[in-house]
Amino acid sequence: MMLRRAVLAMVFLFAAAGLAGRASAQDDELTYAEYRRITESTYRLKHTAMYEPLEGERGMNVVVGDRFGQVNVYHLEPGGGSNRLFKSRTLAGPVDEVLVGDLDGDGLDESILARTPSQIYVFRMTDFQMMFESLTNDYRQIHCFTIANVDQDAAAEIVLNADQKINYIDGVTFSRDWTSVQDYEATRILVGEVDGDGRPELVLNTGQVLDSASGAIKWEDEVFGSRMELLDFDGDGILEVLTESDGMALKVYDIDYRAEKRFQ
Ligand SMILES: [Ca+2]
Ligand SMILES: [Ca+2]
Ligand SMILES: [Ca+2]
Ligand SMILES: [Ca+2]
Repeated sequence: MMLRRAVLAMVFLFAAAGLAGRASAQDDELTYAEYRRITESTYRLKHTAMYEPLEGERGMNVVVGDRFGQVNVYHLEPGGGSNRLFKSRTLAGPVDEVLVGDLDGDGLDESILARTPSQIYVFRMTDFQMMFESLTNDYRQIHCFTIANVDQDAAAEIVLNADQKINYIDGVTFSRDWTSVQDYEATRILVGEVDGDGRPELVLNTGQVLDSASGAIKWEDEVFGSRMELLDFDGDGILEVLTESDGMALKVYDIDYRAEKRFQ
């Protein structure tokens, strides 16, 4: 998910560079400055997420999960205007994180996900209908979640760390497909191919790197930071783990070498 945002930003950068080279940029595209202004917060805050308007309107839709238990969707216009498209009913507690993603696996984002301390919710982007709500007694404490395809079916799964277990919840049926045996309690979880074996790993900011199919721990020598990204910036086709915490320098790990990456 985070990677997709980073890639989107880069794609936009190249697109904007291409537009700038033409005599007149197309009016229906955001300029790079407009794009940056509207979307910058959504790269850094986990209570906000962003997606392009489905009908091709100019601007961006921004999802904001607030501490009063509501999920809000605003359409932000390039010139600075905004209007609220959606305000959810009051959910079970403050919203801890929102995500947008492609749960059905067709390559297009269609879902807005939110989590409160004990429940997860899925809203459909087209009409904001609530497609899924976990039951009040499913989880006592949700630690973190993400969206990734971690099994054989085409649909993505909601990868959820709750009550010290990692759960895979099918993105279409919303049935729970898998629960880890081991206990984990991370505040961030990402999924990506970080070691070159052809299968995605789960990367927890507490430092564990797990095989997504078996749940086996592949590496746990380091504690990662409070914020993480997966990005292949050395271009070898394998994602690096970038991690930071306030007051700490950036650390980059090559999980395939089981080592911190040195820039030399
Ligand atoms: Ca989709
Ligand atoms: Ca799947
Ligand atoms: Ca792998
Ligand atoms: Ca790499």
